[in-house]
Amino acid sequence: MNIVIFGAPGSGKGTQSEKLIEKYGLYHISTGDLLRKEIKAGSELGKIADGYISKGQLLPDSLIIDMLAKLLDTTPETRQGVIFDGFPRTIPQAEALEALLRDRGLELSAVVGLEVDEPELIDRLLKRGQVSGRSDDNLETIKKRLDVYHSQTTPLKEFYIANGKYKAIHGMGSVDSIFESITRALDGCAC
Ligand code: B4P
Repeated sequence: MNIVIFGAPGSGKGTQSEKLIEKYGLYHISTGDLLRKEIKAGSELGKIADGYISKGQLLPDSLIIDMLAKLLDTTPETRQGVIFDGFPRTIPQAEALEALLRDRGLELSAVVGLEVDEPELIDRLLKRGQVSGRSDDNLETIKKRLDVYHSQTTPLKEFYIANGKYKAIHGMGSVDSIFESITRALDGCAC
């Protein structure tokens, strides 16, 4: 099973990914986590990523796609099935993902779309900002991230509805009740 978990910043992608990994034994690929590791390590990619993330912008598609392709090729555990968290975020990234999987004889099973109201997103991210130390969890950058999400990432919803992979999940309420809705949607699909 190869799944994309999709939603706005603060929609619970990382939170629900942790539970999905445990239940389905998937390998977790979070592009946000990978980039934050690069920043911490002070690598060349990390320096570039820092500039984009602290402004609430997306990194260029080519950098993200190269990073993903290298990871898939050097991590045999990805063969057990992957949860892609925070990727794709643009239509070119979605097209690249289809090609990356196809070239390796794999296929995307489903896209879990976490749908959460905007005031709740802002509230969650501000709360996380009190403890995360993340350069992008402040009101000004959160608003920019939401703008970027609406302009660059929401078109993906139509893309995945059109190819029949999109599973809409009401992403408000307790973490456990949302997880139950996700597993019901996944267990009920032919994936
Ligand atoms: P990400 O790390 O993906 O950041 P995110 O969208 O905030 O999601 P995250 O998984 O961390 O948060 P979650 O919703 O789980 O990306 C950061 C930046 O990296 C991007 O802005 C971009 O610059 C760059 N980047 C990453 N991927 C890229 C790509 N593919 N292309 C280009 N650039 C890329 O959780 C948020 C908070 O809500 C948590 O505190 C959690 O505890 C809380 N929460 C979760 N569920 C809840 C619930 N049900 N009720 C209450 N609170 C809840």
